[in-house]
Amino acid sequence: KWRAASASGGRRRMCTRASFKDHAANGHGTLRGIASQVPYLHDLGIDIVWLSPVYASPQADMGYDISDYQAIDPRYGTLEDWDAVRDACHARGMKLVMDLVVNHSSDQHQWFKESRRSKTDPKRDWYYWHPGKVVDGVRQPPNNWRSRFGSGSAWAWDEASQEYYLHLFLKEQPDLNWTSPGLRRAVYDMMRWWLDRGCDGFRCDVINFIAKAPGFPDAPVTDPTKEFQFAGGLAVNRPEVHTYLKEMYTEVLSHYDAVGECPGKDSPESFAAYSRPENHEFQMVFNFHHQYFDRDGAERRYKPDWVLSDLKKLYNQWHVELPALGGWFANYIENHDQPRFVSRVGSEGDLRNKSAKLVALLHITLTGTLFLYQGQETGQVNMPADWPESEYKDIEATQRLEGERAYLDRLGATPEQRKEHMARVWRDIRSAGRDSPRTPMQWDESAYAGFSSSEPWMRVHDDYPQWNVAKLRADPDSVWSFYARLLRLRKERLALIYGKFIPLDADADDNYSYVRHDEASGEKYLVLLNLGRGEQSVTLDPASWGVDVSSAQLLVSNDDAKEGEGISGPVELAPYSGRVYTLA
Ligand code: TEU
Repeated sequence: KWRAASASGGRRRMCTRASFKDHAANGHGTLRGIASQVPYLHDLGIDIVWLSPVYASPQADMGYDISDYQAIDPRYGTLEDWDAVRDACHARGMKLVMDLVVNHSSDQHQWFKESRRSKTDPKRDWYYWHPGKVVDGVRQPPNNWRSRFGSGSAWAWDEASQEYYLHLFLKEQPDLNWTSPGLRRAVYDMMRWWLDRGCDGFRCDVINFIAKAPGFPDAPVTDPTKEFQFAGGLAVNRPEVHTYLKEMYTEVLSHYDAVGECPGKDSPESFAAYSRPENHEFQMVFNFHHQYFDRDGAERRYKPDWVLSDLKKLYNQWHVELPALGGWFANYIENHDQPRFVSRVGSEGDLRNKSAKLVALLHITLTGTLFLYQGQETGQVNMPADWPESEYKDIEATQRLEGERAYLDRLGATPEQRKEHMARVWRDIRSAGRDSPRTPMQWDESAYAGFSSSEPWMRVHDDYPQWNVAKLRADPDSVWSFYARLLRLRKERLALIYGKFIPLDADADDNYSYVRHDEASGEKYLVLLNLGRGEQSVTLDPASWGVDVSSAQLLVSNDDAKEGEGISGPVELAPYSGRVYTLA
């Protein structure tokens, strides 16, 4: 049953509210703006809208710091405006999914204000408080855990109540204490309130962080150059998370759509547990493993010398093993936290349209429920390299810059050392940072790309006169038209959603070849992608690949191959060419 549900939701769409569409001329995306573009999303072939946090928030982390879960931030509009988005979706048979951020709240939330009032406040245990420890007469945080933003401690001292509180993210984002039954009840009540208002489900932010190791033991030292260490398994994917999620399912979610966001590296077995239907937790999970193919260890360290087999290894493992274990993917390649995929694997230059279509072919032929991120359909690329530092708004980037400069000061670095070090930092931020995906949506070639009639909160990409919805939609050969076609196709060809993922040429560094096979219906597709800049000749060797291509017929491609065309001999693929064939 859940599979049927995810099939009907076979594609999704996210609006980073702030950057989607402004109707109020305030330079910020609004809910009314989104409502006005729901017909556009419907035309593209979207079934479900996922709204990033639009709740009342001091915006320390783009709304992932919520100060009132039952109010809309005035910059986005009102609750009635939210109703308008809901109605626009429901009128077209679409669904509306909200972001649920309950690993932490804002430090401005009433709950936290009460909790920090005194050690005996009834809400004291809704957050994690600790007296810390004293070493050589000096007060220190309870352990060596590091915050996910910056490189400081995950504990902040509260002068008023004389204890530390835990924050795995910013200090403005104190962690909620899920061991407290009162807190859990309040969260479930809030969720029910939204569902009763017509919300169709939730994307649950860093939900695999909600349980922490009792006693808060020190984390193993994985980075000896740092004073504080990532808590890893002491705060991520703990067994207690599953206990809470099963309770959440029984209390609230059993009749709704829910997808868990689960960062961190772990085994496929560990991730499958979240989405196995019989476990009664989520329908699907976002995992992050494939995002590491061009990263050097840490999430935002860019690895310029990555090779395609790095990406293939990750996809080949996860798209085979997770479904085989009964789990289900939330299949995404871009989102508000990840750079543009065309900039990562494709071309920002003359082959941009073609490589953006290749990215589309890759994305729609992977397993799971498809999540498209705004701007993917216009082949958006990362921010231009020559934009000044003032265009970077994300707290993760600004904190990193501040931290690295402080480090160089402490070191007494020479000007040359500084230059070299900061060049590396900038390479990370430009290639792997969170600002690029947050530039405003490019609707047309009018001022500010038709996103707003006044200056936007974030600069519009310089390429908008060529790369905008109006222009691309009118062009049958554009990446936009290709996405619209592929989304329709995926809905008709269920093997592309449910079929087994069978990798063919694991080691090749330019080509990616695989089969999608639905054993129940016998439907089978062969996917051949040239992710390189050179010509490729792919020899389909039935002996080593076990695939009989004698019946192959071209279904769709981003090059000039003809529909229905067969395979006889090696397949010649021009740079960034991709093809999908039906096999009998
Ligand atoms: O992100 C979770 C997450 O782990 C990271 O990908 C995040 O982008 C950050 O780099 C941590 O190093 C979710 C949200 O999607 C993100 O926007 C929020 O900032 C974060 O949780 C905290 O709520």
